Amino acid sequence: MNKINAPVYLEDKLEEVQESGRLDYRSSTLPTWCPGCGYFSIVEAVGAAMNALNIDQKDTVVVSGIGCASRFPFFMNTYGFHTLHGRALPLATGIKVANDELTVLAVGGDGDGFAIGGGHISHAARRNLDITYILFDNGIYGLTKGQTSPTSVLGFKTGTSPYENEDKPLNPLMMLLSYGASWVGQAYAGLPHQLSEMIEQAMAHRGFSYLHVLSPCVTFDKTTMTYKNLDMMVRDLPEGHDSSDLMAAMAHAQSVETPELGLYYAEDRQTLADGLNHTIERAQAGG
Ligand SMILES: Cc1ncc(C[n+]2csc(CCOP(=O)(O)OP(=O)(O)O)c2C)c(N)n1
Ligand code: SF4
Ligand SMILES: [Mg+2]
Repeated sequence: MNKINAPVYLEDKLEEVQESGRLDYRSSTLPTWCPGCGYFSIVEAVGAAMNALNIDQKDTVVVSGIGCASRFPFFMNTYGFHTLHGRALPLATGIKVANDELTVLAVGGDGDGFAIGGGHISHAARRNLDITYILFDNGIYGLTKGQTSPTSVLGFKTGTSPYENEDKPLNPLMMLLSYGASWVGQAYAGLPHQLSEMIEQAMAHRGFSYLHVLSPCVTFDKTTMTYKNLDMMVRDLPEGHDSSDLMAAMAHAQSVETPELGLYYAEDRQTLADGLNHTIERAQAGG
């Protein structure tokens, strides 16, 4: 039978989703995002990834700052912390240092992570804090109705930024690679299967895993990071890309016009907790 043309019945789909177990990771609060927002894919993909990894909700904390993206913990059936604007990573650091057994997932938008919170990423990355940070990049401040953000492209016009954006955008992947993040990847909300597979890999990594997710703000960006444009722009990293090669990862991170999806870089090295434990052992030994 030609599967592409086979009808898809809602009841069958619903049954499949209900039986998959991934809904166990979702709270009873339905997302308040605008219909069509890329964030719906991300919450679905996080549930699917956590289900695939068999992560226990009671040992998981989802931490966020402020913004549409940062409403995320409300929609997860885990412990959650909706903190101050830009402060997800300091909170995540405290939680993980207090209890290294916990799975900690930090989430937030481009404004939260790279504007007000921009000073924190470098330290979480270089110290190799063992958490996953998913950055929802829509190139705009969605919650506050469409101001430009540090990842807005040159010339971007919005309702609250009616003159063209004159500021050069940041290159988050280059930043994270040079800060020393031990796992760096990129995904797109419009490709949900790959997104969930990347989240699974990021959460399975021991150390600071940074996943950059391109995600359209359908309400306040009608011209730039739309599904139509991103569908045409994104492509996979070449098959032969060596994710242990930092220089190769940095070279691919330059492809901002045609963002490349997949795992840029991964390395296995001492985490923040390993270093703290080492210091404790030395202090206890009196050396
Ligand atoms: C200290 C402080 N400054 C400013 C704000 C206003 N504010 C709330 S969310 C936000 C930006 C959100 O943008 P982003 O992080 O990209 O998230 P999005 O809404 O796009 O998901 C700003 C400036 C605030 N809540 N607190
Ligand atoms: S304003 Fe934009 S980012 Fe916020 S929920 Fe709506 S579409 Fe999503
Ligand atoms: Mg944003």
